[in-house]
Amino acid sequence: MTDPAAIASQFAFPGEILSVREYGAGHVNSTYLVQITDDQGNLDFILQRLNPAVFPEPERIMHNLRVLNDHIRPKLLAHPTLRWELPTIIPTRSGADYCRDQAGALWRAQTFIADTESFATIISEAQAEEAGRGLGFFHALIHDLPVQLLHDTLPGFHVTPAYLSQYAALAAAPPRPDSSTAALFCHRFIAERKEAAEVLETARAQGELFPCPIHGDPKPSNLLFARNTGQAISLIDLDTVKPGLLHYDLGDCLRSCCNPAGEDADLAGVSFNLGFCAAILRGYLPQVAPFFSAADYHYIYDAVRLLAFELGLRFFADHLAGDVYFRSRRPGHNLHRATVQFALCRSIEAQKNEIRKIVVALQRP
Ligand code: ADP
Ligand code: GN1
Ligand code: MG
Repeated sequence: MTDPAAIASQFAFPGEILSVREYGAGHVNSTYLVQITDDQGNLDFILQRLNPAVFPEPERIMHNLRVLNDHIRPKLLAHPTLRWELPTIIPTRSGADYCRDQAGALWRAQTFIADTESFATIISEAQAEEAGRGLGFFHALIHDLPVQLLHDTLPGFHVTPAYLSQYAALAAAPPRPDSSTAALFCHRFIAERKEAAEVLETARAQGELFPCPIHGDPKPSNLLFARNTGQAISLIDLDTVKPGLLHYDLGDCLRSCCNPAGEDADLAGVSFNLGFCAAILRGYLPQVAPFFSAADYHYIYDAVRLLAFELGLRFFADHLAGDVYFRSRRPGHNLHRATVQFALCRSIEAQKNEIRKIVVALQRP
């Protein structure tokens, strides 16, 4: 295992390194907090090893970060009253955007967005509204970024039918067979909903929804809230900023933020919170209203249902594959995570009419 402190010393931090320690609770990359000191005092930075099993071409991510930065930074400078933060890449001592360890994995360093906090789960309607506003603000910032300037950093990401095919192959010949009650429940749950997996891709193929730049992973722990005001002021984890559908983001934001029990919950406690859903959409929709079409409103329910189903499918497929994608803390962790998402999906389905009513009430003509 590469020593993160040795890697940290290759970056041009503006001072002397005091400490390097593991940080955050992401499921994909390895994240470290680097504390440095100079004449002014101490300052924090983020150092990350991108997961090669997830991102086989991480240079694409670094390219997209540059494109994103070049697009957003001038807008923020032109409107200094808008509070939004974007991490800045710290170069290596030789001036590169990243370095590689002996195993070939890519490491990068970024500025730490200070005086903020992120949450594993959303705790109030006010916070839900801010989460929605933050995602909408980000979408509005990037909507005029020509999508062809962005590389596809993770092909197939959020293309549910592709995950279904991967699952089908694993279910036919699982490296790790499982006939537990929970696994049988997952197989049945997926079988009953296979047809619905096409909904967003069909809408895209029919020209109802259009590819545009997206974040890809707007769950609560990737949203930073200002400590003093509670305002959402940054979306981090920009590795999956790439071409996609707005509905991948909105569906993922709703499925993650409206599950206050969290992704590791006891099944009995899992339920989709309608109050949070209404609050997120109250925050989100005014930000995107200028470019949100009637079809965009129409597919909101389908998106939240699909993204919960899709994540359950991804967790379950990873369980069958032997836990090769999502970092897991114990055997069976990804299986449990899958059952939680399926319970959430069922709760979303049970509240379909209420969710559609919320959308209609907020829809602009
Ligand atoms: P992963 O892809 O593994 O989820 P993230 O990029 O989300 O990795 O980083 C993991 C955690 O580290 C985040 O949830 C957040 O708490 C923290 N973090 C990452 N980048 C920053 C940053 N620039 N400023 C502040 N906190 C950060
Ligand atoms: C992963 O990296 P992290 O923990 O922010 C995953 C998301 C899932 C999420 C579920 C690149 O996000 O797609 O929704 O776990 N990211 C990637 O918690 O696969
Ligand atoms: Mg993350």
